[in-house]
Amino acid sequence: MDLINVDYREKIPNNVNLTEDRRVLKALEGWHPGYLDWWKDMGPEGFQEAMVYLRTAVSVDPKGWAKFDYVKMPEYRWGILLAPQDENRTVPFGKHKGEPAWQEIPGEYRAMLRRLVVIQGDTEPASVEQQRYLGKTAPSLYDMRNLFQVNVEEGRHLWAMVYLLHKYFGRDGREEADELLRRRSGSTDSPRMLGAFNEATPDWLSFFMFTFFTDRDGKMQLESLAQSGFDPLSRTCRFMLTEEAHHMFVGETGIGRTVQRTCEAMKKVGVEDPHAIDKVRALGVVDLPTIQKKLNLHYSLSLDLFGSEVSTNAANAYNSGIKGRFRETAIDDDHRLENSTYPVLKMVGNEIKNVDEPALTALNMRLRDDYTRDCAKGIERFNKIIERSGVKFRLALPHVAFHRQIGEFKNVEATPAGVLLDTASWNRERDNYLPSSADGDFIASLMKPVTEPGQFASWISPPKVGIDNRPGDFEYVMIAA
Ligand code: BYC
Ligand code: FE
Ligand code: FE
Repeated sequence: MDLINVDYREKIPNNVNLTEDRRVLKALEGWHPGYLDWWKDMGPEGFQEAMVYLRTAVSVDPKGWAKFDYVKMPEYRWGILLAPQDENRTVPFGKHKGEPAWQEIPGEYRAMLRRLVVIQGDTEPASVEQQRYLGKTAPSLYDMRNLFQVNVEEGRHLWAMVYLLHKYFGRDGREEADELLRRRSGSTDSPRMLGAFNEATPDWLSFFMFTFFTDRDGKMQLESLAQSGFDPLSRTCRFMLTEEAHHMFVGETGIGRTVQRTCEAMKKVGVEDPHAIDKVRALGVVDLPTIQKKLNLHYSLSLDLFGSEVSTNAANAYNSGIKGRFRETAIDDDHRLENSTYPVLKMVGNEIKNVDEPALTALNMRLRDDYTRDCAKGIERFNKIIERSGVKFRLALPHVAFHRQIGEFKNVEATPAGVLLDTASWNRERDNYLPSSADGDFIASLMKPVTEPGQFASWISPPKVGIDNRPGDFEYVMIAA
């Protein structure tokens, strides 16, 4: 079989020649029923029987890898897809730079690699769990389909990490794969591993913010693992990134369409002041200051996913050739970083200051800076939408010290502008910076499901084009009676 196209005659579609890898095939077949049970229990609630117009990967060739068709989600063909192997690939950074990329795990890096694969794997099912009730309040069939597409692909990302665990980590890999199905987002006894993946995703604006900000952390982390000297991890992540692009499209267009609807509604009746919250809300749209608060929340939660600004874990992972920088191979330097520094924002006494740190320990900070730049471009596209409508308002990313639970700023309170506050002032101001329970109630009141093909809820504009170029009234989900 060729390793570009995916074999769909197999029970587990794949391009890694599983039929000839009996041990791993048996292990995955043993894991499969538990995965399906997990999907039925924790996947999209109420829509397991619906026919959903989904794309399935049929090849890993970036040109035309997908086919679209109606499927019931539990029958989705989750598979194992790796980008093609480059025989000449070498370790691109760290102390092994220039050595042939590893096809097996070097013994001394086994524990480190396992930890990274498990953390990555844990986030994928977590996001499905967080989003499981959203189908019931979808603003349109188009949006519902996009949600389910994201969900099945996050399920496939779990498969991707589980394949690595079974193939390369022996017995403890099997145990970790089982644990990935056991932990639950938000559980007190066995929560998911990273903070943001235990938060609720209560409404569709949160979902769009999550796919904009948190899936974008996924993109950055996958980009840095795609640089890995451990070639199977690199190849897996490279294919995952092609799927990730759609998740960020869902987030960006979702927020953009929400912003657009708000501005159009304001202009139509002549509400000029974006801060006239009651007047704006009476139009059945989300006021821009509340959108800013949602953005403050999701950006700050996602910044925590980068770990501490100064981290020896990050230095070790880089030095060992396990986890690189964003676009490592395009950077013009020695790719070892033993003698360079990087500026890190830190608390120095009572002030937030830039301090030069050894570049190796500052790698989390560097990746986070790359992430912030990527986010900022999206925010500017939202501002263009607002500007074109004639409404006077700008969205902005809050300061990195704002509302943090991990790293340098976890013990301080700062405003979105980065001004430090005492606890009493923070408590007084909090609801101006982050969504209040009243804001949540208002948003919840807008979340009325719309299931008529081509129709959209009051608070969101229709998309410019359909998925797979389908017409506006296309029935993206056939909901079972
Ligand atoms: N929550 O040295 P430090 C995605 C722990 S999203 C809880 O700074 P490091 C997706 C840390 O584990 C991408 N604990 O950490 C998106 C460590 O604990 P131990 C997921 C945290 O290792 C949407 C201690 O604090 N992939 O794919 O430099 C939908 C010291 O920390 C947190 C990855 O994250 C936290 N936020 O950096 C679906 C890639 N942060 O070991 C999917 C793999 C830190 O001392 N992970 N801690 O007990 C990594 O690369 C790194 O482990 C991290 C942390 C960037 C997460
Ligand atoms: Fe993912
Ligand atoms: Fe994603």
